[in-house]
Amino acid sequence: MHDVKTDTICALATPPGVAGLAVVRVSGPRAFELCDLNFHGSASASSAADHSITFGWWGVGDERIDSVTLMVYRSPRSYTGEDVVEIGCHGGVFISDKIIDCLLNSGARLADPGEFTRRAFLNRKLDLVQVEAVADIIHAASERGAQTAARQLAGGFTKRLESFRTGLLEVLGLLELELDFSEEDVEFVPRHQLREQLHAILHEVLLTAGSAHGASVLRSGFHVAVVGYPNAGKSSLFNALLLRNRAIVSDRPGTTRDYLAESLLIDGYAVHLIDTAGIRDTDDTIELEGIAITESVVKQADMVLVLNDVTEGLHHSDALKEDLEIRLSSTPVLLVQNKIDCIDTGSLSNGDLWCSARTGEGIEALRQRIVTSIRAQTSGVQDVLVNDRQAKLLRVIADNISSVLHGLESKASNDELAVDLRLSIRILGEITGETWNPDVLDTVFSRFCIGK
Ligand SMILES: Nc1nc2c(ncn2[C@@H]2O[C@H](COP(=O)(O)OP(=O)(O)OP(=O)(O)O)[C@@H](O)[C@H]2O)c(=O)[nH]1
Ligand SMILES: [Mg+2]
Repeated sequence: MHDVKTDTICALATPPGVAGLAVVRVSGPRAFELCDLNFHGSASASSAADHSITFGWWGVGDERIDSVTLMVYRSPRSYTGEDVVEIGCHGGVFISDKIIDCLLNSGARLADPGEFTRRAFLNRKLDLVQVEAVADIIHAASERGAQTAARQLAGGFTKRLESFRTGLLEVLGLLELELDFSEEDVEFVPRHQLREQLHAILHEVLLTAGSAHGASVLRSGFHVAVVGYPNAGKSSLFNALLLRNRAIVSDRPGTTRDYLAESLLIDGYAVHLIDTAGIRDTDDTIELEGIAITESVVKQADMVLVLNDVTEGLHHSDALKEDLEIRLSSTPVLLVQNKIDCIDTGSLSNGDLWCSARTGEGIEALRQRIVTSIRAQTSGVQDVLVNDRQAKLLRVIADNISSVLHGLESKASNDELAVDLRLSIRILGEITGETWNPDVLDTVFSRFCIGK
């Protein structure tokens, strides 16, 4: 196990490869001393002012490796809370590798994935939901995802959790105060007031937990599955939305056997589009396999487009759509009339979604319809990207508050009520990382890369 307190760690903080700039980050008690060994400039890392940038060169003996800038952050005013130096050098793999080699030879060690942020957490520079926001910013698949994670990093979520905690502590305080006077059978606060206060917190906790789905859409993208009977034009639509010929299109029913997934950005949202095998009765085992996969893909989609071939009749796919709607109760299933270049558009009803995957007509409207659905599914997301870990804990808290509410109803003793409330407060601490265990930290940091 690495020693968290005494090691000085270093790593490339920027993506490896060809780039204008690269940044090597060094953190720990010997950060300045190790840089002093190889940096030559108007000031050394040890003598440079806090939060300053010094230009100079990095070298081994007389050999100059690169001209660099040193950014110096003195503990505790740094990302990790330790002494930190960020060495800006030219991009490309060789220079930064050489600088890191120098640091390793002088006694630093290569940072583990996420170790800089782990130190920031252990030194209380960030709480756990802020740490998770850092991972979300790095991985954000959409502009709004990144913006929301940035607000979370700035403390938006932390503040909200703090307000839950304050509210629960208030109720707990009142119940405990009454306990002190229990002999005298006093009720300081009318029960209805406690109930209202708890209901208000419960409502907010449930809203926050309920935004986890929308958050996952912003974090990792929106999955749209295109399904339908063979030859409906699913692969053609897939290509039309992607603006390139990715899937094979042919007039032979059963062309797509597996499924294909590609990502695109629509209005700043990451959309994962999935083309599936046509659904029909068949004895062909490969095709059957494809159809089984289609069913599992559809279950994981955030939106399903049932593509209907109008040349087979406008209602040809109605039964399929209805069947999917029943099976996927909470996922929007939309019927899209395709091949409208083959019919008189006068026969379409108002409100029908239609397109021609061949001519491109109606495709833009379909894109906008996808965006509408994304907006609807992410509207509950405000300043936090709630993840599964947090949502699970928030639901436990909600259950606890509900049982306190029941307890109030059934005139449970203040003692019993206080036990549930204290549990909720403790779980809030687990969300922010006030109480943590190494397993939780390991899971959280498993999403990090080296250098973060
Ligand atoms: N006229 C017309 N033909 C289309 C349109 N979209 C697709 N087609 C044709 O319909 C046939 C089937 O298209 P595909 O995109 O392969 O259909 P699919 O639904 O992926 O078919 P499977 O993968 O076999 O299930 C091809 O000959 C396409 O050129 C359209 O909008 N108008
Ligand atoms: Mg196909």
